[in-house]
Amino acid sequence: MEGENVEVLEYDKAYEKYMNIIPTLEKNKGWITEHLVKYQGIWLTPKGGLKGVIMSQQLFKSKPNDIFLATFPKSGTTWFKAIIFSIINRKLFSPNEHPLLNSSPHECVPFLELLYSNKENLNSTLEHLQSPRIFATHSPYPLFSQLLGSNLTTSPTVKIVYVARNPKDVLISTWEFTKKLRHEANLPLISLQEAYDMFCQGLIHFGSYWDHVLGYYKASLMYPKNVLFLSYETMKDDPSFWVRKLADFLDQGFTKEEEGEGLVKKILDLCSFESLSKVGANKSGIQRFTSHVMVPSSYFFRKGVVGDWRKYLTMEMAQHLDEITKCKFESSGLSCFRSS
Ligand code: PAP
Repeated sequence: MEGENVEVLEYDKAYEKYMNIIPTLEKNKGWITEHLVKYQGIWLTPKGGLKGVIMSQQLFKSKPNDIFLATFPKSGTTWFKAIIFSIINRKLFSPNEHPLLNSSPHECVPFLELLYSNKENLNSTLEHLQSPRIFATHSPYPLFSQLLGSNLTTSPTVKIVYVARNPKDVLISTWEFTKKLRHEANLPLISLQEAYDMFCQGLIHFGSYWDHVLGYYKASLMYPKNVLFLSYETMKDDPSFWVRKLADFLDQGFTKEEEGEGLVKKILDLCSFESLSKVGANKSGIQRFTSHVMVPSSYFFRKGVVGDWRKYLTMEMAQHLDEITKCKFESSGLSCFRSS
């Protein structure tokens, strides 16, 4: 489509900026990759995260009705990609021919950072996206908001859905995911104690976790029409209520006829952990993260429950994480995760 394609020269210029920045950045130990680098105060993987952030900051052209799903990694991205995609495209597909029955939610909704770090697929992916376009991002709000050019008051119809998950489950989900990838990359495994220490220090890709959640929470208070703040736990608790809220927020509220057909339940069933984890593409497909890192789709489906951290963390670890969370969130009024 005219005006959407990224020219080769434009891409190469942005890539040069990325290459020039890398050697100037502070480095530390990584989870998925050997190292993380610090860019504008955020820890990022050098090839996927940093490259994607710098490339998208320079090349992404926002459209007025774009929808963004923003998450800290392992907070429910796969699930919410499926839900948002199903809400938005519900008139296009019959229940038996739905793309989510044959492809991963990650193929239906691209990650901005991965899309822009991958020159080969960029234009073809952009060309195939239906309007309204749906993107996912792990970028913290201060980095992400740079993509929109200015602040949200100048993009009144852009919608951002932020999903937060309790930090203890995020830690365990990330640690389990990381273990598999490090094993495949022949990197030494990180012990749970070490992962816990790094998490508490904010040393994690796209971290710190707490700054990430707070950034979007504050944006949701400032721009309530543009930013909806949800949590994995509340969606688990009352999915029908929150899917309706989400659809209303996206200006795609369910009609009486759709309610009568039980569409909310159909969408929730299609996107449930039980259904998606049985889809062939999610059992045996592969997601390409960077030119070097390929991730089996099945790694995005582990348990999908609230409170699995109880099987891993000592009481002291859990209490300390709760204290950090209370301390970081208290003054903002953010009160979720007290009982998770
Ligand atoms: P990402 O941010 O790296 O894309 P993301 O999808 O947020 O990953 O995290 C995967 C987590 O969501 C896993 O949690 P667990 O490790 O605690 O089990 C995964 O099981 C869970 N998940 C994936 N799909 C669903 C779903 N349909 N419903 C609920 N949870 C899900």
